[in-house]
Amino acid sequence: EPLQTRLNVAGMTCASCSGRVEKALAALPGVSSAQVNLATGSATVLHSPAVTPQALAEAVTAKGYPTEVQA
Ligand code: 9UX
Repeated sequence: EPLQTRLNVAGMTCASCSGRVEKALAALPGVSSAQVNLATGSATVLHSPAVTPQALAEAVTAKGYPTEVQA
């Protein structure tokens, strides 16, 4: 059963940015769906329990968009 994680993503200023973040998330093993909202600076991810929310945040941060798991 997939888990849903919401992320706060900083630094996205255009649609290419949000596309980049979406692609980075979708490329991670165990991620089944990634939707990024440019306007709110957030992402909603469906993923396997084998993937931790923190690992998702770190993967996006590594792409240059400082990201935290939403409280
Ligand atoms: Mo356009 Mo988004 O250069 O970084 S891709 S602002």
